[in-house]
Amino acid sequence: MTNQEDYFYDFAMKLVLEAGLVLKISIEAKKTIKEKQGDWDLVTEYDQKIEDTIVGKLKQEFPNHKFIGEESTGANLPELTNDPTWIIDPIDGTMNFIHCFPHTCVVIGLAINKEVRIGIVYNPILEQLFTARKGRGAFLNGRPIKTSNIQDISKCLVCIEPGFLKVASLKNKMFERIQLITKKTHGVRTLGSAAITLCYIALGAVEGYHIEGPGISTWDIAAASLIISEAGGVVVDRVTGKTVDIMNPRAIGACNDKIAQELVKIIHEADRLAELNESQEKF
Ligand code: LIP
Repeated sequence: MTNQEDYFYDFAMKLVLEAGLVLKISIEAKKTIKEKQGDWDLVTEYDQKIEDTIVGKLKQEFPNHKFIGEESTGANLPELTNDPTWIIDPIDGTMNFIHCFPHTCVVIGLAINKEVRIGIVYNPILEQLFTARKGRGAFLNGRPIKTSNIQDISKCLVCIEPGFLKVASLKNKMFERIQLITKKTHGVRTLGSAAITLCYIALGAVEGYHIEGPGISTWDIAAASLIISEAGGVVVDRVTGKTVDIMNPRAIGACNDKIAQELVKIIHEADRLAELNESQEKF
């Protein structure tokens, strides 16, 4: 990491901590809640306010940099170029934020030459600050963290996102995926924040995670995928099993590649079952 990147990191850290304070103060406030794609995909005025503040300050400091943010970029994802690109989720876990469920966070990542170099995920409610810089390890509140070294899928705790059962095109597949993952692992959990869940893999608290669905995008996984890889884990594409494309996250996060590939297989099998059931229903 260059001195310049150290400066980027320090600047981003200041913004994350300031935004975290806003999130912490506002979690119990009355909020205006709007649905984006359905009642499983919500947004509040705080999402927009926090993103505007973060992007405004970054633009002022780094006028030549690019930006990808959940609220300003929306569905029209720009191409990721070699330019320094800040990737921001002002509130990841908005549903949790609305319900005062304490897994919600501010996320900032920075990609340079299409590679994530800086990742910061801050949950100010539980005072958990996850950080990573390329090649320098991953940290929780300044303490180094490592993924769990479990190699046996049946001993894994795996997180999933049942909210996507509400999406008609994914319903059957999600149902089979949840069922099969539950059968083949120690257990299943759901936290409702992609960034925090990926950081929990980095921490060694869970071994795997699968997320895919409408609205899930670069900002949900970019920063945390660096935190996982710096902690010894991986984030792979659930179709190819190769390193995930942060611009097209249909992701499996895992404590190591063996577990990631097991999860790839389970999801393939679940999807095959879902397709079989669908074709039988037609007759
Ligand atoms: C959320 C994800 C969460 C998923 C939600 C949503 P947001 O991001 O992190 O894991 O279940 O559908 O997309 O919208 O709170 O930033």
